[in-house]
Amino acid sequence: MNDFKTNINWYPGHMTRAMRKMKEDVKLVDLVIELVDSRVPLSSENPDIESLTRGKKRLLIMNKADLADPDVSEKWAGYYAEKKVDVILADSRNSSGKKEIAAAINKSMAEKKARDLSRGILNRPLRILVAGIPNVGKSTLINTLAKKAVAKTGDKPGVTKGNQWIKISKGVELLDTPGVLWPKFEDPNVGVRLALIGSINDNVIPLGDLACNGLLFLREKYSGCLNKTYGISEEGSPYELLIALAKARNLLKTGALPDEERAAKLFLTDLRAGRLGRISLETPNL
Ligand SMILES: Nc1nc2c(ncn2[C@@H]2O[C@H](COP(=O)(O)OP(=O)(O)O)[C@@H](O)[C@H]2O)c(=O)[nH]1
Ligand SMILES: [Mg+2]
Repeated sequence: MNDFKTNINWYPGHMTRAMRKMKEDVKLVDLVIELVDSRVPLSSENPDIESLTRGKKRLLIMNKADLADPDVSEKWAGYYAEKKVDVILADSRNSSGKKEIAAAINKSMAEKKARDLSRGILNRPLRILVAGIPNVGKSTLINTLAKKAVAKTGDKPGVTKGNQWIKISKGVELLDTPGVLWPKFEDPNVGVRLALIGSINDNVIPLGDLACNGLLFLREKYSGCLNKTYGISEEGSPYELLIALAKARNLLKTGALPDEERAAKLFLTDLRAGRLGRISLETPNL
């Protein structure tokens, strides 16, 4: 995934403001839950959130585990275990991972109660900040934990605007935050991976190039998958694959020419929704 050379502006001004706000909010909380995307756990962990929340108790959630390759996710679990990072695999739309998350919250609650009691403080709620890059499922997780739709969700970045405290049970309050990226990706592949999972606004990305990167990756790592999904041959350049896909799905533009733009959008939508199977875009270097 090396030929994605564009100066895209994925760090709009509202993210600078959101980070500033988070810096204040973090002072109020007992626990930080950071969500990453199981398909790209390392690339989707925001280094700025890590430094902003240093010193706070942290819980990492590998969300959208239902979309990731289970064998690769197992490797990631091993990777984090070795680093002594608390991590839970979850599908925040369903209850998978919910029990472990509730247990971790209860543990924090008990620790906080003991701490507060020793200082003579009674009945102060446990406050949790839920953070992560756009579109990783923060709002969905909060709704699942709260057992009702209290936080707005949507399959695109930027749905959560203001910060809102949400009571999820007696004595536990969560703060949903807008997704934030960071100003510079040291490794351009990080940008490509985040664009592929839909955490960067599609409007600022050359979608044809992005789709070609994804097609190339799938052909290399998940051989046979494109053939199975679209009935196309996996031979040729990534651009040829895109054209083959357009033809296979009868996506044509003026002059009956294959429409690579629509083919790119279709492919990205399918990939993000898991219609090409359970795919991980990143493997740990063990
Ligand atoms: N497959 C799958 N989709 C999820 C999961 N969690 C959230 N989503 C979907 O991802 C999209 C973004 O979710 P949202 O909660 O708005 O993300 P946020 O931007 O981090 O608050 C929505 O379409 C959700 O339905 C999950 O664990 N698995
Ligand atoms: Mg949200």
